[in-house]
Amino acid sequence: NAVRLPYNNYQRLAEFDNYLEDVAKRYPDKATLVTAANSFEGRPIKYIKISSTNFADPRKKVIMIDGGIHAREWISPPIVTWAIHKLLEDVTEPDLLENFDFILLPIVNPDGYEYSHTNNRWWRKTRSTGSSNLSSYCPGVDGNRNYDFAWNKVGTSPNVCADNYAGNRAFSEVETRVVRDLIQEYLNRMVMYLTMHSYGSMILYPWGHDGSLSHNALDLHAVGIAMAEAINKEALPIFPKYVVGNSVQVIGYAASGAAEDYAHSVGVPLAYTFELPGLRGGLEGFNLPAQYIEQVCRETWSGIVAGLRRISLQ
Ligand code: 0X9
Ligand code: ZN
Repeated sequence: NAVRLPYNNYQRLAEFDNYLEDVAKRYPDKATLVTAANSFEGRPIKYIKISSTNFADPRKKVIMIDGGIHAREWISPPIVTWAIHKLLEDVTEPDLLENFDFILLPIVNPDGYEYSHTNNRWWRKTRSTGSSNLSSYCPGVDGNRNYDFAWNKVGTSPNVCADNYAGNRAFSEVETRVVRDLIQEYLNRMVMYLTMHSYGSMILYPWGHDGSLSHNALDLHAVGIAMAEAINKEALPIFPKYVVGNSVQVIGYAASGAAEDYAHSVGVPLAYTFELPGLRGGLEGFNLPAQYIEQVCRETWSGIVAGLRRISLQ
């Protein structure tokens, strides 16, 4: 009687937490559940470490995937739990754990995620207060503007009420500090960092603050294309085709202080933002009909596997 996380409906935080607790208990040899910190409102921020060698083999490369930093992007967290499911419960690629160790953090921003279920479906930010006198009636910081790379330079707002408010300093948010600390802890072995967002069917890579290409752009593009091709092959005809490229060039705006830029700037060679599919425009794009959750999980996992296979060859 294992806890199963349904993929035919969006789930509340408690369901995700239950699943993580249960799956980690069922696979104690490979999985470790960690509460990294409590969110601003006191909810545990949980991640699962998966390794067949207890993270002790220095030859293994570390892959980190996070989701749910933007509260309303509900398709993001199930992508990360699906990866957990495929690495532990329904293993169709047993070789992955021979080459890689995984850090999987489904919901970076649990306060915002819950708020988007209980109060405001379109909530994006964290729920912190205290960054200025005004923040008590306009809580929250855009987590994806809060990282310490070109912090608050472009695509951000000084207005605490704005959806792209960067916070009063880099890493003002405990939620982004959790991601920072995980990247730093495994930096010497971390070859890929993926952060799951929606929507737009895009695979974005640095630099997203100015549209320039990094020293590793050729690799970033090649692995990005491998992931997108695998997804496009498996996607439904009604889904938009994935586009791969530099963040600014593909999404059409520059924004600094974002996670994939930060990860790349500190040395993660392959750092990407996934914009998962939406089927309608405007805010309705965040409401991918629940009947497609499992399909998007399956195709995205195929993309991730294709990317990992390419890395294994290198
Ligand atoms: O603006 C964002 O934070 C991301 N798009 S979203 O619609 N999910 O909010 C895109 C981030 C792209 N990366 C960088 N600008 N570095
Ligand atoms: Zn987002």
